[in-house]
Amino acid sequence: MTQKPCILFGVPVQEGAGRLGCDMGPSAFRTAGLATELINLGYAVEDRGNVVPAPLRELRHENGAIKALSETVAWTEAIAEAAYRVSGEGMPIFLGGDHSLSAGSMTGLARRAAEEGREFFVLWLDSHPDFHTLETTTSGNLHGVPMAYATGRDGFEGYFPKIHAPIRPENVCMMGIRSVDPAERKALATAGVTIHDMRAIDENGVAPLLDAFLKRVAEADGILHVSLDVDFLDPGIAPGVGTTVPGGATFREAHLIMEMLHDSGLVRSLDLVELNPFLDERGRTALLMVDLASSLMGRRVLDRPTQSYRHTPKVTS
Ligand code: HAR
Ligand code: MN
Ligand code: MN
Ligand code: MN
Repeated sequence: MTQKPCILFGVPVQEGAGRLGCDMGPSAFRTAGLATELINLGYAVEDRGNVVPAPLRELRHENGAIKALSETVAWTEAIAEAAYRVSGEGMPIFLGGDHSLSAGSMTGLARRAAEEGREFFVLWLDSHPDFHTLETTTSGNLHGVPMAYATGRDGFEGYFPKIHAPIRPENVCMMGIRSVDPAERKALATAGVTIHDMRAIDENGVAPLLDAFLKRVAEADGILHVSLDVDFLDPGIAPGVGTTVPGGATFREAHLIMEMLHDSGLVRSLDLVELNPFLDERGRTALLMVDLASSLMGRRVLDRPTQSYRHTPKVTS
């Protein structure tokens, strides 16, 4: 079997978050043994080291709340370039770093998908939609904007890199949402993004919700990017994040999502973001994120996929 390698990129960006510490995320993922887990699953692993931000340009925005605009833009340029270049070579895994990294990973990967004529989908696992524009953010923390940017909402031109292929909002499915700011709520009401908030997960369970989305991806012969924010998880099991929100996904909800994603065969790339090792407890959040990544990459208890919600996508690779 010729299996494509897993390609790890460390992205020690922390300027997008409101507190320091995410710069240690890539080291913690490495220490928690991500590469070894993947090797044990039978993958070749290439750790390409850490992405280096592009040179800083001085940028000013009339929204005075915005923090670290130049730095975030410099990171986005470099990450988008790395994502664009790597896609097709293997399964890129971006080790954050705060969630602003997804501004780069998603746009670089979507650009490549568009060039290849493939429909690009995103599963966004987060307590937050990160759907602010530069105009609407009130905290000024730019980890709150990547989905607005990547879907081509107005107001990023002249600051962030030009987007080659905006992601269609209809191709985005968010799960775990439970902290939405007023301006995000307003924009999401008409954006066309599918949002399964925690209430929807409580009422339905994760399986049918995810299943419906995966069917859409498979029917479009699409490729799927997964963006996993630590704060998707309940803070009781994942304390190592700067923006804990109560009432998050449980251990089994999160693993079931990963197991179904693996069985779908649709996932081509992954972000692991917002891990703040300074806030973690003896590495448990880093270890849990590695555990979830292993499930996504095919670890299972028994030698069979889950019987229900099983997909037979049209695989062309
Ligand atoms: N919406 C809030 C803000 O803009 C919180 C954003 C927090 N984002 C992350 N990633 N932690 O999801 O400040
Ligand atoms: Mn996020
Ligand atoms: Mn979040
Ligand atoms: Mn597992």
